[in-house]
Amino acid sequence: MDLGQSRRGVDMGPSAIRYAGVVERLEKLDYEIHDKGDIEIGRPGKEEEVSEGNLKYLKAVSKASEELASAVNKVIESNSFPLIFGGDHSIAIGTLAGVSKHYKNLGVIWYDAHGDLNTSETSPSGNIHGMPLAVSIGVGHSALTNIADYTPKVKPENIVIIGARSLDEGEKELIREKGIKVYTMHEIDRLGMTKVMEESVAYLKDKTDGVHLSLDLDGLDPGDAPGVGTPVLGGISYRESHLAMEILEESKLITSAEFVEVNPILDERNKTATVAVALMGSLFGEKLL
Ligand code: EXY
Ligand code: MN
Ligand code: MN
Repeated sequence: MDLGQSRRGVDMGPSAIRYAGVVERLEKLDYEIHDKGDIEIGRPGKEEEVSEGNLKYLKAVSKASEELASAVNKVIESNSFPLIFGGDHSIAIGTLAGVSKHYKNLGVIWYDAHGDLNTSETSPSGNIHGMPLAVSIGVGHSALTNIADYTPKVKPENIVIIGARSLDEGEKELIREKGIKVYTMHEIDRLGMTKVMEESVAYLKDKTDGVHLSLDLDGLDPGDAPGVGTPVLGGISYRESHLAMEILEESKLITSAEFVEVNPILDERNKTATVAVALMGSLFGEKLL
């Protein structure tokens, strides 16, 4: 999927992640992997680009979200762990629609430079990849909030955003209004990643019955993850990200995950996909010794 933003190429993210050896890496950790392949997203014509009120490719994103929701739902029904690759971050709309009906109180860790909390009214771009978290708390166009016929998917108090450093004014307002917990880069610098992750785990542990990790590679510093469409300087380092994944693995909290925004066209020798796969290694229990 690359229709949630304006730079082509991010639809090839899943191929890049496979090429970087994700299946082999996880099989080494004794997981049985079933690669379900890609969900094919057609390419709508130029005339469909702006469908309704500042929402680019609304119909196409909505349709893709329904398909992904149903695919993710099937994975969970077969008692497997859903691990989803993007694609731009608009895919989280479908992922969360498929995941959250299996939980009374789903938690979400949103690892991202951005809040992804815009609506058609607050978005500076009209790009739906800047909106999936708002959509998931039920704020936004009904063609997005009602995927799989229910809304909201997540309660604001069950969300932790980590790595934020580029928030639009409307997003800041929504964060305050809904009381969403955010660790910006300031808190990561100040407290250190260990404390940030320990606090996040403690915050979610008792009030949730499952936690979804939505990891946008632009949460990392562009020096470590250059292959993303909306890079923001001053991000989380590669080592801090491993630490974060290791703490999540130890917590045994994570019940589904997605890795998004890998754009091989903007990348350097598949570095960003390789980083994504390495982080999945830590998330699923790889140890250095
Ligand atoms: N906040 C900006 C917008 O809504 O257009 C940029 C959003 C980028 C969203 C990405 C991938 O996390
Ligand atoms: Mn994002
Ligand atoms: Mn982002």
